[in-house]
Amino acid sequence: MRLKEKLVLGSLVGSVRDGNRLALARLLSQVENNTPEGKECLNALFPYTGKAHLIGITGAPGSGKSTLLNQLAYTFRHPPEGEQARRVAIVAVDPTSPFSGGAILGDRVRMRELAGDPDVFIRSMAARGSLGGLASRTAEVVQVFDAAGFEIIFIETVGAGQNEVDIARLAHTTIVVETPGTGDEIQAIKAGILEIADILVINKADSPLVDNSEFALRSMLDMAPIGTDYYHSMEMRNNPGLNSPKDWQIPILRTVATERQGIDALYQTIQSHAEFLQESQEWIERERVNLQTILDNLIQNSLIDQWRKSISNDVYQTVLESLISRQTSPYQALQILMKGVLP
Ligand SMILES: Nc1nc2c(ncn2[C@@H]2O[C@H](COP(=O)(O)OP(=O)(O)O)[C@@H](O)[C@H]2O)c(=O)[nH]1
Ligand SMILES: [Mg+2]
Repeated sequence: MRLKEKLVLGSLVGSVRDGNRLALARLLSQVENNTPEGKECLNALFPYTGKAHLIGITGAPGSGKSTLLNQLAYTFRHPPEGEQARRVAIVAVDPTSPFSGGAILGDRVRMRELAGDPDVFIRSMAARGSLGGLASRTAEVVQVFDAAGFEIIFIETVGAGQNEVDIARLAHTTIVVETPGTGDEIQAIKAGILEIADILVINKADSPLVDNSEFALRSMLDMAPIGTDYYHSMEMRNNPGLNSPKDWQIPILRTVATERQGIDALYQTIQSHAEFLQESQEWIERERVNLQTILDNLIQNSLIDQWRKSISNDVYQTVLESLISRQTSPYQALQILMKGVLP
């Protein structure tokens, strides 16, 4: 890189660290678009990451995630007496949304209290490219906010599939939002979404069906082998001395986000979970698992790219045809392709 480019990058990184919102917005675009400049800045910023509390919030579209986040962010900005206000970033990941790059949450959501607060930053990301790519860019956007000194980073995702599970996995604390009477409870199990929950929220608790919903979720939690989910099971087996996440009883909270009901309790529960993670060493454990996942994904993508470049399309097509006509088995096809030459 030329000296002049280095200086420009250096000042962008410096401005982001100093809290310059314009520089932050610019860098976020670079990172989302996966530009070389964005990558360089991420490298420079990485040593400053690892301080924020990452909180995933996931649930069906319309369950009230954005409304909840709006209220929660407000509480983190205006906490009960004796507690420190924290800087808050919100990353809204919506694979169904056609718009991207905007800094708005949607007009429906009342943002008046937060708009104009220099210590709140909201970023929407839409799906672009591969699904796996969305997860890795979300991780990078979160790194930028972390290095920029945002202490609380919310990641909003539609709880639908593996991709969202991957994104939720970034977080220290994952909140799963359900609503009464939508049969979501059953969906939640199917999607494996309950397995990633640290806190369960039944929003729209102003519905008369809320008792049924809580009963269904509670029975499900009682049945589920909590603490054996994929985050931890391997680590637990390898390190039996570690505190088991079973010590954390997944709470079920009721909220009416539109009325600010239950928000203070949710805020307190998030704080308790952070304390639990710190005291049980689980915080460090989750960071280990998350960073290893990021690294392994990068290695995988890079190896596939490298391999694609090394193989000629003719060879690939020939092997594929031979597979389809059942002259070559999938495993034989793999062996040929790994060697790169036709037998
Ligand atoms: N009755 C009721 N409506 C709510 C509640 N929370 C959110 N809503 C409404 O539900 C709709 C979807 O909310 P939104 O936050 O955009 O959901 P998201 O798609 O999960 O982010 C909006 O019209 C909200 O005003 C609640 O607790 N009770
Ligand atoms: Mg939303």
